[in-house]
Amino acid sequence: MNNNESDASREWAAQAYALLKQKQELKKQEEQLKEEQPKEEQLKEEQPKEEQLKEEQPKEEVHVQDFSSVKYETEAKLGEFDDEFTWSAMVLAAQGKKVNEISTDEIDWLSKLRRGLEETRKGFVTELLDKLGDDPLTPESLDDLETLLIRADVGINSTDKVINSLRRKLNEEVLGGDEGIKFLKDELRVIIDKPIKNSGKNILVPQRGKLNVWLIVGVNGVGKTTTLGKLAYLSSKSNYKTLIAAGDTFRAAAVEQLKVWGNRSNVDVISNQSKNADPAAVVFDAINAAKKRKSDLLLVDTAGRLQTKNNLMDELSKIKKIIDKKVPDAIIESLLVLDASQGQNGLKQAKSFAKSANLSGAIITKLDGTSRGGVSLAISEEVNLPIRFIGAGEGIKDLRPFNSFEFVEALLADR
Ligand SMILES: Nc1nc2c(ncn2[C@@H]2O[C@H](COP(=O)(O)OP(=O)(O)OP(=O)(O)O)[C@@H](O)[C@H]2O)c(=O)[nH]1
Ligand SMILES: [Mg+2]
Repeated sequence: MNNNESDASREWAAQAYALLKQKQELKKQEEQLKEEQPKEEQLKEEQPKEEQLKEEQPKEEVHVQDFSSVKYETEAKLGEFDDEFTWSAMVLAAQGKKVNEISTDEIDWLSKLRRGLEETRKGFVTELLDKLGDDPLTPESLDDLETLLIRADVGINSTDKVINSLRRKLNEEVLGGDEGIKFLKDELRVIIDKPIKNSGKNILVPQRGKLNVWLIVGVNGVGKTTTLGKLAYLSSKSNYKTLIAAGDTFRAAAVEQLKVWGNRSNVDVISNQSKNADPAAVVFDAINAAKKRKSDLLLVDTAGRLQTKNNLMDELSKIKKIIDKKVPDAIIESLLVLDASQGQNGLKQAKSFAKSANLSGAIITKLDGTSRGGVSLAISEEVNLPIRFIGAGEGIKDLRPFNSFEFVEALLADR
């Protein structure tokens, strides 16, 4: 971004802030008015409105939407007009959003993502920028960049790719600091986007008219159950009929933990409380329930660890067999949850799961406060898995569909 462009974007951010502030003030006034009005008058006013609404609503099926445009009941509060707001607004503007289309929820999420990746950035971008300054890139600065990328857990293959592309580019032309960063961002995006493009689906949402079953898998403690809870919320708030199967029958508290999440998003949990219940049997019951209720999405929690005689992978394939048998036309997604803070260890887990579990995507969690966010690139490049969602916090709204543009901008946010 040159100076003129960035001035224009700042102006845009200021306009967006003013609009959001105005909306918030209006909402406050409306609420105040409602409080001051006597109850009977409110009722009189509301009734005709309700009838009008009923007439206005389309008669056909409920409109289902893409998870990234989900509208939550309570919107995030508008904070200060600060650097974080400006950066988030600029990222939205760069993706073609109109000034009156942005929401405080989107700003909130992007600010969280940027804050979350701060540790990764500190050990990488900040140092890189110090080394580069505003001078043109040199072969020596590429050596520094190579070390920094590897240290940020980007992985050897991805690092080689990026450095080789930069080297080729440097042979053709002189690259200033800013241009170098821009080129680097583009290269990182190409790596992350490749498995997403190969999968033929830019974003993952349940397919209409079918039962979609998403198996949430991964080693213990990475955030499977939490992620499933956040997904249930995203999905039900996006008008998909959602159901949860408590397939982790190993850990005693797992069902209770799921029920708490189910309550928060108004999604039922199918479980079997008996000791050592068979996970495949729980899935069997859940599929029956999902068929009866015409659910769009069944989210299946699985154990990260099993009783010694049972192999985790055998258990997963048993679950898949049951689904295939009972609903042959179900769309099954096996999503591997990876804890970003585990860095290269997470990469190892992904490789071993990918070998035997027939995975279709990855979900990266705990991107808040880790210095190893770069591992997302290694997962894309070395395991060839499309990243579908990312989690940056323990709250119900702290999971969003993966957007490579936003991720790379947040990773290199200092410039
Ligand atoms: N900071 C942070 N914490 C997270 C995130 N996702 C999950 N956690 C926390 O990680 C811990 C483990 O989460 P669980 O969802 O229970 O993990 P699990 O994979 O289901 O664990 P097992 O069922 O024991 O295998 C909990 O304390 C969660 O609150 C995240 O994105 N950010
Ligand atoms: Mg769990």
